[in-house]
Amino acid sequence: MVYDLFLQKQKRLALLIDPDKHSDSSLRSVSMNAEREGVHMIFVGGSLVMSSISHAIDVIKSVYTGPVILFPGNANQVSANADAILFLSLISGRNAEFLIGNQVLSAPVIKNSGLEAIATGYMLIDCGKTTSVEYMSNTQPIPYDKPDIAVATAIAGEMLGLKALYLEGGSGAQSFVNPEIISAVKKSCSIPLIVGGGIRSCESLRNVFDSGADIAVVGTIIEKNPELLSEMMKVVR
Ligand code: 1GP
Repeated sequence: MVYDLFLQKQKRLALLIDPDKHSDSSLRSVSMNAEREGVHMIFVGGSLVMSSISHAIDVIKSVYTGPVILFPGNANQVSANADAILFLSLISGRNAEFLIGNQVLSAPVIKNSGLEAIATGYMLIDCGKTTSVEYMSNTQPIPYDKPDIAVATAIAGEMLGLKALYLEGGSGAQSFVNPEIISAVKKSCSIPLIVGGGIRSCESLRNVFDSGADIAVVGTIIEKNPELLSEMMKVVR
C-alpha cells in the first residue's frame, strides 16, 4: 500500500510532474533523474491537464520504479495506470464542487479501477500571489499569517476521517507555506502532513521539513534546474 509509505516516520520528497509541460523524451529524462536520485514518489497532475495522463504515467513508469500517485486538479484526472490517487477535498475553500462534487463524479471510476485512494484534506495557503489552484477552484486561500484558521481547518479534516493533510502554496508560489502554519498544523494533528508550493532551494526544503512536513513536494524548480534534485535528496537524507 502506498499509504504505508506516508505513515513511516521518515521525511519524504515527492516530485510533481505536470504532463502538459513535457514531451515524452523530457518526461523520460525527469523520471530517470528521479529514479537515479531515489526520489520517494512522483505526483502527477495539474490544475489543467490537456494531454493523456495514462500515457504520461506509462512513460514515467518505464524508467521510474517508485510509486506514481495521481494529484488531480479535477475529476477527469483519473488513470488506473497510477499506483494511488490523492483523493483530495479542498477543505480550505467553500466551493462545493471541490469539497465533494468532483469526488462524487470520480469515486465510482476510482472504485472500479482498483486504485488506492488516499483521502487527503487539501488546504490552499496564501503565499503571495494568485495561483492556478485559487483561480481554477474559485476559492480563497487561508491568509499567510493566520495559523489559527489553518489549525481549525486541519483539525476538522482529521476529525472527518481524512488520512493526510496537504498544505499547498500553489505551484510557482512566491514563497513556501509559512513555517508557523506548518508547525502549528503538525502539532495539532497526527495524520501525515504534505507541504508543497514555492519550495525553490535546499534551505527552504530544510525549513519545510524542520517545521514539521512529512512529505515535501517540489515541481517548478526541478523543471528549471534538474540538477538541484540531487542536492535536495541529500537534505532529505
Ligand atoms: C505542489 O504545487 C506544488 O504542491 C508544486 O509547487 O511547482 O512551486 O514546486 P512548485
